[in-house]
Amino acid sequence: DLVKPARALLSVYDKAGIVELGRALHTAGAELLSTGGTADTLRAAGLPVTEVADYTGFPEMMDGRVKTLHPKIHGGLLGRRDSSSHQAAMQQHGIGPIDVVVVTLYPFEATVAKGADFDTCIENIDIGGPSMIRSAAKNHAAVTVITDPADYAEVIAALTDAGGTSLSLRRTLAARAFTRTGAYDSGISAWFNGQVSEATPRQLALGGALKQTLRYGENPHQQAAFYATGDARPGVATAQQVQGKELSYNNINDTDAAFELVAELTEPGVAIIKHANPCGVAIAPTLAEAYRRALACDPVSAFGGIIAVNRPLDKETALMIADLFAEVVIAPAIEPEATAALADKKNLRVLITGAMPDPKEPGLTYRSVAGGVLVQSRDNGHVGAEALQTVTKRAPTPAEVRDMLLAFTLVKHVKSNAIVLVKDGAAVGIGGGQTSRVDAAQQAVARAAAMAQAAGEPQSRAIGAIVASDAFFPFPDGLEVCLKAGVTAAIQPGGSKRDAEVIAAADAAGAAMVFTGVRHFKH
Ligand code: 93A
Repeated sequence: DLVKPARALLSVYDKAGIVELGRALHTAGAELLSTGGTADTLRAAGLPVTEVADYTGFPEMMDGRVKTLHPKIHGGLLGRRDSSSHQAAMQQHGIGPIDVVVVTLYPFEATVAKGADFDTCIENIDIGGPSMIRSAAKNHAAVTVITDPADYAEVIAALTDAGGTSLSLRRTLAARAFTRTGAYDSGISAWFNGQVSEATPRQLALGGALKQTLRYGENPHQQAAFYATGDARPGVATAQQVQGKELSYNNINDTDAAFELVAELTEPGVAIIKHANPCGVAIAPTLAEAYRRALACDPVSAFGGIIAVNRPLDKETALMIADLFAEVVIAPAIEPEATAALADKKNLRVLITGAMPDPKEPGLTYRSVAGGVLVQSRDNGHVGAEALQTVTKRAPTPAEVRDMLLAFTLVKHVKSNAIVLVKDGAAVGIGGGQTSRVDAAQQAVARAAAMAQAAGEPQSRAIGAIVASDAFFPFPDGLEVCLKAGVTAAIQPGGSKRDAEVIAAADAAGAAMVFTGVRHFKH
């Protein structure tokens, strides 16, 4: 199954290493065909090259849009070597076999990442390259296809040792080739759908470009990698890491959760995340104050946490962060004094996104299940003061409304069932990931009491707080847990068959309660 190459076509955008590969192919006895720029590079290195244009008898035309799209190229790649009718067709039309294709594609992904304009991105969609890659990969029984300079050494070794490639190497390379064209097209699809309309779950743009292979997955015995879908949304996938160790799988997941949360806060805000759930969130007139209050929510859980801020990271906040053992800090920008304040924390990963994502922007989220992928539009639901419907005798005060809106934003980012207590712009009790809403309420209330006690405060932080629930209270019991602890107002979607009983419980305690009509499950 060894194929010794008699003819090779090299057409690479990325010219790194191409001379070495071209020389190995030449030494192995292959005639070198090549497109304009690649041919120049090979010729400059002293290798004999035939231009594809001379080979096909057609010039490169239309600014290079049509270079290799010719039956003499694709017939030479696709013709079965074991089929007499294919061989006859090749002979009749003067098509010679091509045994090796080396292509690196136009840099579409990098062009989008650079923020290039629409026309430039379009011009960087490679058509001829993927076509050759796919033709060659389909006919890997006879053809060697190389799509990544990282694979050159393996092929050079095969040429040097055996004078050609084995079927098993050609198969491996063909699988990589389809992975490359698949990822390339996914990137185009993700970008293009973002240009024309709101993305819909029908436009499954999985795959993306490999950004990073990860040391391991959620646990050390799991393999993992991070793929960028080409979506330009500011966040962990597009951020620049300016300091610290390599990000882990869990870091990336938690950092995303943290940054998406603070993106929802209009005032200076901080979120501290552990295991993808917030353990502290606050808004305040300054970032430093927001950090202090976010940390106060649960300083025990915050140890080893991930911190997101929604304003440029300043020195005062950075100095406090440096005092905590944190894994990651993500910010839209960082002031030079803040960079200096964190510089000693060699392991702390610092990510800068350049901007905040728009929480109302449409988009897609994915999750795998056995044998399938679930796709949905991202939860960009937003509840403003105007949407609140008061259902109790007492209407909420403006201060309560402000905390209600913050709390309802937070429950969206806590695993269901989620109950969040907020007081004066800061979370004071978070209960999440519970199978019963009563348990979530008890957890939030217990946290508010325990953290107040640990901080030497005279009373539970639940007293005078407001409570948000990510879905309706199906019975009064969950709300009653909060009211008994001193909560004075509640925000929840409403819509339970027993709403009347839940409203009566609030009224009995003199509490104000509003319905949002919007649910924020997160599983
Ligand atoms: O514009 S294309 O889509 N049309 C083609 O026919 C074609 N053939 C090769 N782009 C095409 N290519 C690409 O040109 C290759 O994928 C490679 O990225 C690049 C190499 O061009 P040059 O050798 O002139 O630098």
